[in-house]
Amino acid sequence: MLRSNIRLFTTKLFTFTCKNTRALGTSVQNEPSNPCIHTPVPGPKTQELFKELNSLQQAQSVQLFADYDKSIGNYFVDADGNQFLDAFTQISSVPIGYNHPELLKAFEDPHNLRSLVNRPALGVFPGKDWPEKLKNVLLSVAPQGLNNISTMMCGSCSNENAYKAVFMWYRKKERGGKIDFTPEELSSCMTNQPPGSPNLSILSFHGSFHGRTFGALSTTRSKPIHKLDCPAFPWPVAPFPRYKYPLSQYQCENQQEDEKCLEQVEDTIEKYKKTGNAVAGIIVEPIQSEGGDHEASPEFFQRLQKLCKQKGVALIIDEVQTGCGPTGKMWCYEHFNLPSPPDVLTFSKKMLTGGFYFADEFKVPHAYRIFNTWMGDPGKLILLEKVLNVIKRDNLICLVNETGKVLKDGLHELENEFPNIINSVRGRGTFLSFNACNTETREKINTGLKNNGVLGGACGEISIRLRPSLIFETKHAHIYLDCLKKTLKEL
Ligand code: PSZ
Repeated sequence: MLRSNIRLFTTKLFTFTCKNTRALGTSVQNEPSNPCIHTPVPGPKTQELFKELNSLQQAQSVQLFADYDKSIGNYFVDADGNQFLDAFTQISSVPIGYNHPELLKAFEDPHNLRSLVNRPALGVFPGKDWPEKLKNVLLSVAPQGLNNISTMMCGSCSNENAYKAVFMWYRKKERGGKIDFTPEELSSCMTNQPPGSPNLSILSFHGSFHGRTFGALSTTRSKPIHKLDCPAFPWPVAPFPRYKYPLSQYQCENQQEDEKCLEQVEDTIEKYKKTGNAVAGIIVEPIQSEGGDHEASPEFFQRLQKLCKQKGVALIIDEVQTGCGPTGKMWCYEHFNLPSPPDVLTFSKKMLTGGFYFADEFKVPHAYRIFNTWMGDPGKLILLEKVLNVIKRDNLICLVNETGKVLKDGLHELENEFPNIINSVRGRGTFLSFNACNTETREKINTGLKNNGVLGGACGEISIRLRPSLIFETKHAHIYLDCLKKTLKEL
């Protein structure tokens, strides 16, 4: 199939276009043509390894042990030699498949190898090429208007540090732009008391997931098991829309749902202002992921941003899971036509390094306040540079849109064929999901998919999500759909 010549999106230095020169698809060399399962899943070797690991650490979350020498492209090979089509990709964090030749080549270059071996404390002794690397790699895909970048270690710590930047911005505003601290502030922060440790908050939404470190965990609201037994900040929560599907049939109800949620956000901001725990920032996922793949409309996000601006609250968009292309744009928020960028955008997963982009007002005036030893890893930027080049070279954002359409159409057909089992197909690009009729059936579908050779992911209470890498082609979509159909028939 040929591509039409559509300009998809522009970031600062990087323009992604659909060229009409080459057939879509990356066709990874030596990739298997089909899943191949030749033992019960999990197989005997996997069970042995599981026992061994469990004797050393809590390993109940482990699903399979991989053979990373044999895994290739869209196929994950396990320790028993079973070949799975991977539609989950390490919790959505493999951008261009396993063992991509461009990534394997990266460290053949002695300069790159030395960057990997000599891992710097980036905040104090960065390599002489670090500013150029930031410019050429991370800033080349920066959301328009967000020209500052902090690299971090993971998604949780990207959010954690974004919150700190927001609190520092908020307090600086309260001080009328002054950057000095009073003696009282300097002494009170040492006993965790205001005014040095102020009573400020970050508002997050029911069903959200923003990570597991302490600040981030206080904003995570997807499942009790993540939060139990850990002290949490007394921060506010508001409802996130829960839509009815198909969207075209429930426009009115879904608009009312937006209305109800936004009203509660506004009321909550007002309430917390009065009770002395003012909301300094709101964090939101463009599509709530762990919590069950809940979407909200562009209008919801436009009005949320407007509300933030009216109330003097920072808007943080968490693109840890949605960022780097899977929704059919580099950043999912680009689907929302916001009149201006968010204040802060956090990322990790497919970006390979954690970090956040931020507007000029969020620059912190003193050293060491947003800081840790490694603050990321230059080796990850070397890989990310290759990933971004491959995305551009192989028109992967276009591929995501094309494959996503095949997948979504196919899922709609299956929900029509099996209406008592699955429903509510939704999502953007290949970032798609559907609901099972209940949790037990959801588990059965996921297990069935695995036994039939497809790795898929669960989220929320009853949802199954697709999180393939960006090189998932239409031929892989058909394998996924055939396998899902077979699984649904077997139930
Ligand atoms: O169970 C878990 O800990 C999982 S399963 C998937 C994630 C975490 N996703 C991580 C994530 C995310 O999806 C969003 C939207 N924000 C923040 C995070 C945290 O990222 P990490 O795991 O890198 O700290």
